[in-house]
Amino acid sequence: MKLIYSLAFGVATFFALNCGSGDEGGGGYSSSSSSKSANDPSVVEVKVNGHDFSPAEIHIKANQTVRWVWVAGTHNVLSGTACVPDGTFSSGSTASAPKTFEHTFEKTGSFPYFCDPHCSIGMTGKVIVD
Ligand SMILES: [Cu+2]
Repeated sequence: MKLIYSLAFGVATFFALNCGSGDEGGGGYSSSSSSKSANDPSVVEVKVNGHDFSPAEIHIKANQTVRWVWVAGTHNVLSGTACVPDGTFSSGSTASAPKTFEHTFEKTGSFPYFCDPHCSIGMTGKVIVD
């Protein structure tokens, strides 16, 4: 009986060691695909959250597109400062998720914008085209 137990233990240890080295090899694969995405690099996303834009300020290059993606709440995106729209871009009347709005910035400059119903509580953002 003792011989059988020690044989079984030896076999189990052998497989356990093999599995261990296999896991280490597999671990190398997971780190390679984490940071890069398949998204179009010319489109930059801004999340339209409960009461803010995230990120609130972004830098892009001329001819890049900003895509606002509604996550939560009812909002819109209007260009302008001090809660006064300037008509450069507008997502129209307020809407809830799922909704997206895109605008391509062809000229360099600073383009502040806001959410009409939440501007007074600081739901503002800025696109800086370098
Ligand atoms: Cu809002």
